[in-house]
Amino acid sequence: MEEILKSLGITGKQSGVSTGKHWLPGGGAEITSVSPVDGKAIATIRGASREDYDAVVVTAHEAFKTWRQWPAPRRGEIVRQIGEALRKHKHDLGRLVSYEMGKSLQEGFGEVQEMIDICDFAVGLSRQLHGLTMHSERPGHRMYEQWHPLGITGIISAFNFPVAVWSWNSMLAWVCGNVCIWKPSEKTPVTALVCQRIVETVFAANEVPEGVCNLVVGGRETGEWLAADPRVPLISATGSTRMGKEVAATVGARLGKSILELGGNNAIIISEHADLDMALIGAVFGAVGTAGQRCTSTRRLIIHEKVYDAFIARLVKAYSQLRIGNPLDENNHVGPLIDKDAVNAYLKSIAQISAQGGKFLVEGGVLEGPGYETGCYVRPCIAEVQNHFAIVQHETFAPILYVMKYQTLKEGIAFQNDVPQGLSSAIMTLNLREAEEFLSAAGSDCGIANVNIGTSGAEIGGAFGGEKETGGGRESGSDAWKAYMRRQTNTINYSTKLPLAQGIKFDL
Ligand code: UN1
Repeated sequence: MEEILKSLGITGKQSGVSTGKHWLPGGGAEITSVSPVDGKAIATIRGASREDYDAVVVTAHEAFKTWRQWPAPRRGEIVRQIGEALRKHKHDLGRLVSYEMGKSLQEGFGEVQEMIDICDFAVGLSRQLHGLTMHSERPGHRMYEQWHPLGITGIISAFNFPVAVWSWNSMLAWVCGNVCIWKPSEKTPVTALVCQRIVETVFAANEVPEGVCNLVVGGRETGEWLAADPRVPLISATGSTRMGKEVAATVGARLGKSILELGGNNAIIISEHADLDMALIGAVFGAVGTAGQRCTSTRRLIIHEKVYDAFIARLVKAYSQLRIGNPLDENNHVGPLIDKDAVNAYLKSIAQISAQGGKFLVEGGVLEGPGYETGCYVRPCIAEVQNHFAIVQHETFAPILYVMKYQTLKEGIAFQNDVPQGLSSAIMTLNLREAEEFLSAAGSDCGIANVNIGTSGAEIGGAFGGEKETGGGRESGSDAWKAYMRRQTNTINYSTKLPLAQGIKFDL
């Protein structure tokens, strides 16, 4: 751990404000990153003051004027090199992600792998920023569309995927010709500093202008500066629905664009026709992986009454085998929650589940004793509930799994959809009719709908995001890149006349 920090010059107190070439003083509040794994301070970062922030925006704006004129495949070549650098750092960075955020080492490596994958994706994309060609209604005319970069992309990322979500946004934004200002979560600023240093090295070797890759560590206020800033045409924000509503209102008030990736309340329907072995792995990984702190974590299991008792028995047994502890130890399945606030939110939800009539099949609780000194390690729990309970309608970012019974698929789908959020969903079934019904217009209302796969662990090649209170944004694969660009329709007249559209006559 110390090695990567030392090799990238991150020791002691650090500025958290960079233009990609220069580190600004960092005159804002100091943030000390504390690992939930062992409670040790990793580093203290000086956040951005308003002056720092303004200086960054000015530099970014200048850089955009140059960067937008680099051919997209050349920008792609830079992103290719970032991917190479990340391959070299996969081990170190993956460990640091695990240590600073608390996810298992395997998941830390997986997160860096997602970064590498999106780099590869973005390189290909840099030669495929295609527009359409249309047929003009007028003779001697040609009509087509082009995609141009927007300018500064503000990226507000969350602690749970401290580096991957930034990379989905920034790699796409860069090949599209935008410059980026990244405000990472104040809970995971050290991994952000490391990413910034890695990118800076690649940018320096390629003479990328200062201001293409900017970092502004800071608290809520820094995010508000970005959201309110008319110099920042696009804000991509990942986090809670509460945060997203504020960002959307601020950005919307100035008619800026936003990509929002907010809360989920993801369910797996386990049909009477499911392969229960597969369903078990999907459900347990989805619910306890990253200690239930993924947007795509499985929060609800909607189980057919015919297989309910048998499946619950297996589920409870599987939970009894979970090893909770230091995530850097690969024998453990579940690491800590991010901090004490998260533990309190978990405990509060548990109290509400009981108060609202839920019945615990596996009890929760905070672990104590050797190895659990940080107070952030909690027991994944399972509660039998009714879908309409207020607490079930709410996303708690912790390993709490709700189970409920259904009789007809129609009813199962209704339960799945009957929550305010709409990110990820799944059905476990070997029955083609059921699978297709679940995927139809009358089926799942989520941005992600899977068959015989759990709700978490989406690949980067698809568009990632969801509906309703999840915010409607799409990031990562497919044609999500279009949200980072502006579309321009071009009509060219190569005739000797000026015919007007719609056949209008206008003679002078
Ligand atoms: C998130 O939790 O914000 O699908 C992102 C997954 C990961 C990304 C989750 N690829 O679980």
